[in-house]
Amino acid sequence: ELQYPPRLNCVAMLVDEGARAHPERIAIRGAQEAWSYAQLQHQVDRIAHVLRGPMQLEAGNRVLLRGANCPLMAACLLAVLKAGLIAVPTMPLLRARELGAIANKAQVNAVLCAESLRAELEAADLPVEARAKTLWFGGAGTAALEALTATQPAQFDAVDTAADDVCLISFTSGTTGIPKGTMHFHRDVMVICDCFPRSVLHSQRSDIFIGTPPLAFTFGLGGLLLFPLRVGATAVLLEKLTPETLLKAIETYRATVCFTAPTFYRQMAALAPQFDLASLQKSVSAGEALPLATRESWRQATGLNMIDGIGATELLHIFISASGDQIRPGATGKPVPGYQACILDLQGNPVGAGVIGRLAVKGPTGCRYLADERQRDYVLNGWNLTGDAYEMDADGYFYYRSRTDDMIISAGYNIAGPEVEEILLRHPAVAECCVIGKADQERGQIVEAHVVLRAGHVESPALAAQLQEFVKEQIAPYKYPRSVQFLNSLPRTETGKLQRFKLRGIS
Ligand code: 3SK
Repeated sequence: ELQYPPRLNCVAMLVDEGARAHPERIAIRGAQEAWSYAQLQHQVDRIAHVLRGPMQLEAGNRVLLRGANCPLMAACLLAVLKAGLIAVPTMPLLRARELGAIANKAQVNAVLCAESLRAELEAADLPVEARAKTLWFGGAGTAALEALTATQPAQFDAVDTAADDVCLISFTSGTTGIPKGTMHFHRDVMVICDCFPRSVLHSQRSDIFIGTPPLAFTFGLGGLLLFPLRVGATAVLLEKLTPETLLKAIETYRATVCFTAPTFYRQMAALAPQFDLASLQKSVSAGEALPLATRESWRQATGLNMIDGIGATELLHIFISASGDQIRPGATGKPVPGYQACILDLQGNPVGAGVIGRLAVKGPTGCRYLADERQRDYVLNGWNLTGDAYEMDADGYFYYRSRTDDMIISAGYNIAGPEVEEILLRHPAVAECCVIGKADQERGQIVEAHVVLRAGHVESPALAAQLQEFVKEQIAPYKYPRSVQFLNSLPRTETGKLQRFKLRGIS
């Protein structure tokens, strides 16, 4: 049972307690710097003074944050929360139009933006107050934020917020439709630190966390910043990582825990033998379904059994997962202690083991959309409907089947695109693929595969036919892709999620 005091500022628990208990331990490493817990606290406190002093922000004001993963971006985010304000982090790759939509929807009062991401922010339509209260950080010279922080006191008392005051508005990455803002409390931040990392990851003070998801994605915010701080561990925050540079960074920083998406693991598996990865103990995959072939190639390359998980921006972090000898390949896992999950039919009734239906989750975090009617679709009788089609087995393990809106219905057959993808990924010519339903007069929909080939393979009708045969040989023949399209890359969101709706529009 998770118990928190009614008055709670999560940064006081995550940073101030760490600075008191182990001031000299390294809290955050970046490409150029390493900050101890005491140094992190000072950075956070100076920025908090700037926010409440020169920027004249008041408790409950909203601050849009924009920056790649680095220590200063983390300090800005923590300072906003410590100062009793609400953080609205945005993905680094967002364009002016998307930034404007978020800034206006969240009615932000101020902006902290990295110099490197200045152009799109300047082009965005911001609320007038936010435009006037925009500070830049991390430039080559002395950027405005650093100039202001230099003269501030190094000690700021955390604002006495309630445990259920909103501290974070996180926007969904939007695989479809208009972005939705999800609101989270100070208590929710502590909850996610005390659920998955304790029960599944078993994180410890000696851990060194590394990975790719942006801090603006709650997968990254938890895995690469909040979880390490909660246990007094070290967070390595690096930007612009590729599969190769992430492997190099694991070797250099002697990282013990890695957070990234399946596509990254798949590419890293091929390169892993060139690096010394002996320090790595745990690899967490989320953000997208983990194909068995990827789990297997990573295990062969590193000896590590990946910790798969499913989370949602609405629920803040991972709620189904498994580790160690609890892992059942092919299954995502079981509800993380504290959460409950079940499978519902279209009428909202629970279905038994072995039946595919809508995944429903209940727990200490849950969906609170900011001014959005879609709240009614997401929460049903206290259950969060994540939009995923899942199946539970008799032992209570949950198996991902597809997004509920991605189910392909062809000639009366229900076909889950990821199942076909799983097979195609086993073919030596296939680097990446995405399977969607394409409208078809005769069959309603047909299965269409969009395939990115590995280097050294060339697209041809013969190869397309070979891939079709390959699928037919391994799963029910009605699931084979009647159409195969070759692409140079797949459209993905910045968090690595496939944008299936884009593929639906291009063939
Ligand atoms: O997309 C996910 O699976 C996820 C995982 C962890 C935290 C947040 C999200 C959205």
